[in-house]
Amino acid sequence: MSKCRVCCAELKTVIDFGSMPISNRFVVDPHVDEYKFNLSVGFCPECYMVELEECVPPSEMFNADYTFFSSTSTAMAEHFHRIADEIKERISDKVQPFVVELGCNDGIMLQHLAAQGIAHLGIEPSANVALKACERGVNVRTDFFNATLAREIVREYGHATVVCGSNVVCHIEDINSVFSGISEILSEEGVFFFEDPYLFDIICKTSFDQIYDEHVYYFSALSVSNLAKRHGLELVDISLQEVHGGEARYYLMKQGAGHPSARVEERLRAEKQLKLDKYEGYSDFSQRVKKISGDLKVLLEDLSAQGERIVAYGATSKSTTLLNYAGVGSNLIEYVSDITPTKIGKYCPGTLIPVKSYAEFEKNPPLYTLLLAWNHKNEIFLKEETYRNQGGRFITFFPAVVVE
Ligand code: DWN
Ligand code: ZN
Repeated sequence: MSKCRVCCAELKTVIDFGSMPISNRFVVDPHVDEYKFNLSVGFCPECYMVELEECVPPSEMFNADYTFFSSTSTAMAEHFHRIADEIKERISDKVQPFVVELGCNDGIMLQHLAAQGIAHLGIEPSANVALKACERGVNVRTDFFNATLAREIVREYGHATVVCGSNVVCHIEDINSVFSGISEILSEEGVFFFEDPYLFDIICKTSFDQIYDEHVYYFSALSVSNLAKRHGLELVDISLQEVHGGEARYYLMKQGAGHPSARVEERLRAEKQLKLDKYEGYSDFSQRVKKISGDLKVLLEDLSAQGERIVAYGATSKSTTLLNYAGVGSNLIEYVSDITPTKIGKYCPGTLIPVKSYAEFEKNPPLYTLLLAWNHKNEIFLKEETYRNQGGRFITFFPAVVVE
């Protein structure tokens, strides 16, 4: 029985995927055993947090060999540019503003603030991506964010006007330390905003591939508002984002410093309607996951039996859960095409499907392509217009398996 990391109540298991490898550790030598852990998710009936029951030590996931670079998507580059613009707007009337970004990755967002001489600090534990951010003129500290580091930052730089984090807060197991660090580092009227995959979308779309080692928490307005209260913070606004398959951006301030918007109330209502505050709301999730995984495997087996080549597109972290759970391996998928140099020439975790360059895909495209990077569908469909016009078909799988 696992305990909730926020409030210590007993978690109720929502889904158990069994043994899984580390999602972003692309394999160099397929003969060497991989690190494995048990991937399962539980719901806390006390504070409504949905979280991994077993976690992988952070240093196993985020280190100098980290393979994910945010700047591989142009849509994401535009998204981060918009975040930088929003921050500039927020700090425009502030004297000596200071912006902190948790998990700044390769500097995709902070580069825009650095270029204008705005005081900032990026916190990034993976040394190789942090180096890329430095090269872009970003002030980076290679470290994990927690309450101790927050105190050090305040001593060195003062309080922060804005603290933000995209796809990072849900990665940090000691979430209470993050939130107490935030309440230390924020100035009295400061704003902390962060975005992560939205539990509401995961449940509605059955997008179960969002569940993997790096994602310890699956946030909702319900769980974030409870977590915030414990640390003297308040959820004052929320906005839904289309990126990464459906995310929510949560805006927090010190308790009493802001007025919660109507959107907070509206999301809380919608989440309660979906019963995300009751175990009942998760009762058929596991069955729906089994159906999608089974349908996908049957389709790929049928196509393969007809002699069709199938290639996958985007060696995502997410796909580690999908491919391993569905039992889709190199017998069904010829290779995964990806544009990230650190992934090419390696093998996908667990399934050992080879990762090849995009040039390989362009040279000899298959009739069927499994769209593992489904969250970048609009961008990829635009890029692959010719492929689709010439008869190429993408296989997508949320909320159901479709050939399009
Ligand atoms: O939270 C996280 C999210 C934001 O990013 C991290 N835990 C890790 C990572 O997750 P992911 O690997 O599932 O992210 P993406 O953005 O879905 O990965 C896309 C992959 O597809 C990258 O390896 C790049 C590749 N790609 C490609 O080959 N051609 C992407 C695009 C847009 C393309 O055109
Ligand atoms: Zn709890």
